[in-house]
Amino acid sequence: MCKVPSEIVEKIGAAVFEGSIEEAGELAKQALASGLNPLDVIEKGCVPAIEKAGDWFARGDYFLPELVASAEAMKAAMAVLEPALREQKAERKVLGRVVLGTVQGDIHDIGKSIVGSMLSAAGFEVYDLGVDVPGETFVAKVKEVGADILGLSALLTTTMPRQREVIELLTEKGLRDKVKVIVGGAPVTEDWAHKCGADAYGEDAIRAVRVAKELVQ
Ligand code: B1M
Repeated sequence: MCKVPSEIVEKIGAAVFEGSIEEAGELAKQALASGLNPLDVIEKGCVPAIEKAGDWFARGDYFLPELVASAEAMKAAMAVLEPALREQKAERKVLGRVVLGTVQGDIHDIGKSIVGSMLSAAGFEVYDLGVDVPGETFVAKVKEVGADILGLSALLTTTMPRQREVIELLTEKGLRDKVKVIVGGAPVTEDWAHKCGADAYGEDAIRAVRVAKELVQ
């Protein structure tokens, strides 16, 4: 990567970390205008910055308003970068239908939305139900659209059990053998994916797309 674009990526990181909302959006526009790949900007600029804000929050050096400001700045950058990400359609034919959301009690949506955009770019039809989604809503949408895959995101250790509950609800409604389930989110592991009865674990957005493709093959 040449000097100027990497400077922009660094500046976006700083803007996200410092919670400079307008600047983050503006820099994201500049990054795209200078021909940078949106996924690189997200992964090398925005994600390390929001993770650093999370670390500072965990050790008490950032308070909640500062973490919220960082998240808002990240969302401002993502509002510019995500449409560009979705436009990078690698394949034209629809690979499958995915119902996606963050489980009930959890309002973290940044990672889940990246996963949705990447799945969309890869050729999946994505129904993103948003955050704090009750199990019944997931199940109803799976039924309504005849989903091939259900993606459940959880960012809190306290909301991970909701993933298992949604899978149990699918079984209760007789839909478990009709849809594959992928779980993901920062505290989620391969081991948890097995324990909660999911079909697959997506460590990050790229791997989520890879496993989604494998599951529909
Ligand atoms: Co929150 N938060 N937060 N937070 N937050 C964490 C998760 C935390 C680890 C921070 C910390 O203490 N270090 C901690 C959880 C601790 C725990 O559970 N053990 C925490 C806490 C405690 C909280 C609150 C309880 C704080 C409070 O109120 N006292 C509160 C909870 C609110 C709630 O949900 N009910 C809260 C609130 C918030 C904000 C609103 C301020 C904001 C969210 C804003 C938003 O999303 N709109 C926020 C943020 C930003 C974070 C951190 C800093 C960053 C999350 C993020 O966006 N990461 C986070 C710390 C961290 O993760 N390091 C933290 C970037 C994103 C690209 O990564 O989401 O991991 P991620 O997604 C990745 C992969 O995980 C994967 O792919 C994505 C892309 O690579 N992936 C999937 C995600 N979903 C997937 C689904 C898949 C497959 C892959 O298949 C379906």
